[in-house]
Formats: sequence, C-alpha cells, structure tokens
Amino acid sequence: MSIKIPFLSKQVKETELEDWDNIPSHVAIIMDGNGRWAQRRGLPRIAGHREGVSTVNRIVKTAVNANVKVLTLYTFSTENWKRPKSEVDFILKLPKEFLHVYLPGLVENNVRVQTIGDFNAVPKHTQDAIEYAMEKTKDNDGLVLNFALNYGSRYEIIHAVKQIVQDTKASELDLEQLDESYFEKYLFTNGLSDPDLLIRTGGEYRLSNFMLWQLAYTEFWFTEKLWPEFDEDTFLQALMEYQQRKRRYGGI
Ligand code: V07
Repeated sequence: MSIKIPFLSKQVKETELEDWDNIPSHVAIIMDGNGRWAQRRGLPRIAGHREGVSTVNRIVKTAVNANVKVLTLYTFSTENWKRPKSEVDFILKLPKEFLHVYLPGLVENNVRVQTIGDFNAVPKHTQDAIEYAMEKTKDNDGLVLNFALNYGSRYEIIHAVKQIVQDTKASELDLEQLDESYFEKYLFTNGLSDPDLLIRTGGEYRLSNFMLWQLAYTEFWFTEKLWPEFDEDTFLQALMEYQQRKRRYGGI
C-alpha cells in the first residue's frame, strides 16, 4: 500500500512508505555538511548554515506529515565553540532568525518547541527567542521539535551524575533506588522516548558526542548528502528503510 503525504501545504506527494505502522516515533538528526556545501560553491561557510535553516523547516514539515512524534536536531555541539568566533556568532543567531520566520507555522502545525543542552552559555537574545517559542507552543500536542543546542552527551551525563550526588547528599535519593530508568530522569531528555532512528548527513560515520546514552538501541542511517541537499524524498527514504529493518526483526 502506498500512502499520500501532503506537505509544503500545496503539494501532495505519493511515497513508497509501506504503511503507517512502524513510523519511527523519535527521529534524531546530525545535520552535517553545511560548511562544505557552501565551500563547494565558493561561498563562505556561513552561507551553508543559512541554507541549512530552510532545510530544517522542510524536514519539520515532512516529520509532521509523516506522523513522527519527536524530532531531535543537533544544531550546535559543545565542541562547536572551537570554530572561528565569527562563525560561532553567526550560528548562534540562527535560532532567532529561524523562529522569526517559522514560529507562526510551527504554532499552526501544533508543534511544541523544546531544547536540550547547556543554555547558560548561549547569548541572551538567543535564549530569549527560544524561551518565547517554548512558551508559545507549550500546550501543543503534535510533533515535539527538540533542538539540541550547546549539547554534548558527556557533559549531559556528568551533569546528571553531579545532580545525583547532590540529591543523595540531601537525602532526596537513596542510592539503592538508582537504576537505568531512575538515571534517565536526570538527563536533558527526561520525558522523551529514546530515538528509534538516527540520521547523519554529510558522509561522516560517527556520533560526535550525540545522545550516547539514548542511542543504545537506535537504528542508524547515513547519507552522503550534505544537510542543505537533504530533502523530503531522502527523509522518507530513511523512514522506509527503517520500516524494512523493523520488518526483518519481526520475522526472526
Ligand atoms: C542552526 C541550521 C541547521 C544546520 C545546522 C547548523 C546551523 C535551526 C536552529 C534553531 C535552534 C533552536 C530553535 C529554533 C531553531 C538552529 C543553530 C544552528 C544554533 F529554538 N537551525 N539552526 N540553531 N543551523
């Protein structure tokens, strides 16, 4: 059976998704290759980051229409501070730029904006823009759009451990209680299911300190496509291949 997925409001796309079952509930994406996309065109790297923003919007719409429940996007890692200051400054303006253009569409599509990562280090104007979007969308019960911003998985785990030590000292936690499901409450992803599918664009095959705990049982899907070239069809192809893998498991 093929299904019709309307997206970009004006188009209707016939896809080869097998069925509505086994759509991954939580998809996480490492959006790599923006700088390279620009450099190949003789443009400054920042031009690639800006192009990447419109890809984010396209993929959010596709995720909504495919009935994905949670979409986690790795926008800025704790390692990205090592890049030239001008590039970092530019990248950290993108959340505000994105929300200025696309927040009304997110509200309209019942999307809830959320973040994981260490917020304190990002500029105040960026924090404000994101907090405004989170507040505006907090009652929406459609897609959870989870931006990993100034996120690093090892930092997240250390942060959790510190909190746990504090709570045991304050006698709010008995170490006997601590098991996997209790530990997870201390992670930034508390309340979210683990990703079912991880996508990495840009032809690199590594995790780059992304969701190390949460990806323990996740299916991985890689593409050579650079993030600005990643489109609806590529995303749906990833969902389709995920469904096929799931079906094979079912047969065993
Ligand atoms: C960023 C564009 C996508 C490619 C990867 C790097 C650059 C969207 C956001 C964003 C973040 C939070 C939010 C709304 C939008 C974003 C950064 C970089 C830092 F609430 N794209 N994008 N944030 N890039």
